[in-house]
This record gives sequence, structure tokens and C-alpha cells, in this order.
Amino acid sequence: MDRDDALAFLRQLRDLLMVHKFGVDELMTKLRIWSEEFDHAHEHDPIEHISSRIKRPEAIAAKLARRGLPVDPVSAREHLTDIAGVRVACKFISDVYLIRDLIRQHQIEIVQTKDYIAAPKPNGYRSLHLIINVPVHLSDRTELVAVELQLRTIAMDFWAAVEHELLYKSGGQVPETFAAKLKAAAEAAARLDAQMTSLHERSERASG
Ligand code: 0O2
Repeated sequence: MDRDDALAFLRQLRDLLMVHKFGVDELMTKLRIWSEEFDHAHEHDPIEHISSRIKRPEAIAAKLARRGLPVDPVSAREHLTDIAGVRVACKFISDVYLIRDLIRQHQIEIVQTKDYIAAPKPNGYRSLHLIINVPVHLSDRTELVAVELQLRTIAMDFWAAVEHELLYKSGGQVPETFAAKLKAAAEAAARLDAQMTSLHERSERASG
């Protein structure tokens, strides 16, 4: 790669990361508005907390290489839908689907849904994953930016955060007994969600 190619590569990479950051910014603004509005109008905020991340260039390159794709920003833009990620933790499972419905109502295109709440992963992981196309209005054009939106309850989020850390620390390999205990913890989190939902429904009925 000569100097000009290297500069072009870096410019494309910077553009790629910047436009995905804008996609995250747009979506976070919508979510924060809904959160505040719900709190104000319904005294129930479906959103407990929101976080976001832009995939690191090393992780982008590793994923492209794993898939046998060219490792460059053009290929990343074409093939990867998780460069931009937003994670929302809700109090109740109904809130997860409420946010999904709000996205639909606002004509934000959902290009892929993976419902690991309806069908949890074998290790116990539960979460609703949506890939959505967020319109980003630049000064001279509008770009549709893919953002991976992960929606889950606080209990699911707690489990996923701990599992991620344990797996990371153990280099991705966990003994079978450990995996069984993690799965049992995921099932306990699911029971907690059900109990909290039942309390929520009772309190809603009581308040008319
Ligand atoms: P990070 O750092 O969170 O981005 P792929 O994206 O190709 O690896 P797939 O099947 O296309 O896999 O994506 P999927 O199933 O929608 O899940 C991708 C993301 O969901 C992961 O991103 C995690 O954030 C989360 N996730 C999926 N399964 C698990 C799990 O078993 N445990 C935990 N803790 N998180 C999970 P990354 O890229 O792995 O990491």
C-alpha cells in the first residue's frame, strides 16, 4: 500500500466510524425522548438505562477476516451490521416489546429481528436483537446507518454482563459444571422477571 492508498484507507475508516457514531447519536436521542416523555405522561419509564458502543477497528477487522471477507472499510460498511451498537435495559419484558413497537410505529426500518427472549440461546442468554436502519441527515445527503439494538430487562442485562466477563476471563472456555450453573442463573433471572411482571400488573390494576 503506497502513501496515497494508506491515506485513502484511513479516511474511509474515519468516515465509516463517524457515520456510525451519528447513527448511534440519532437513536439515543429518540430513546431518551421516549424515556422522558413516558416518565412525564405515564409515570412509568420503560427505559432503565441505555448504553452504546462503536466497534473497535481491530474487532471490525477480526470479524471480516473470520468471515473470509476483504478487510477494509468498504467491505465493513457492506457486510457488518453491528459496527454501531445500542443496548437498552428495561424493567419489564413488556417494556422491551413496547420499545420495539415504538420503533416500528416511527417507520424506522427493522431489517433483522433475533428474539432470544422467545427462544433463549442454549447457554441461557436472553435479549431481543434488532438491526435497524437509522436515517442520518448529513449536510449533503441522507445515509441509512445499520445499528444493532439490543433490548432486555435489567435481570437479563445483569446475567449477560456477568457471563460476558466470566467467559472473557476464562478465554471463552468454561467447564461443563460452570456452564450449567450459569444456565441455572439465567433461569433464575427469568423467574425474577416473571415475578416482577406479576407485581407490576397487580399494581397497575390496583391503581386503576
Ligand atoms: P460486543 O462486544 O457486545 O459487540 P456475531 O455478531 O456474528 O458474533 P450473530 O449471531 O450475528 O453473531 O449475533 P447475535 O447472536 O445477534 O449476537 C451478537 C451480540 O449479542 C454479541 O456481540 C453480544 O453483545 C450479544 N450476545 C450474543 N450472545 C451472547 C451470549 O451468549 N452472552 C452474552 N453475554 N452476550 C451475547 P459481540 O460482538 O459478541 O460482542
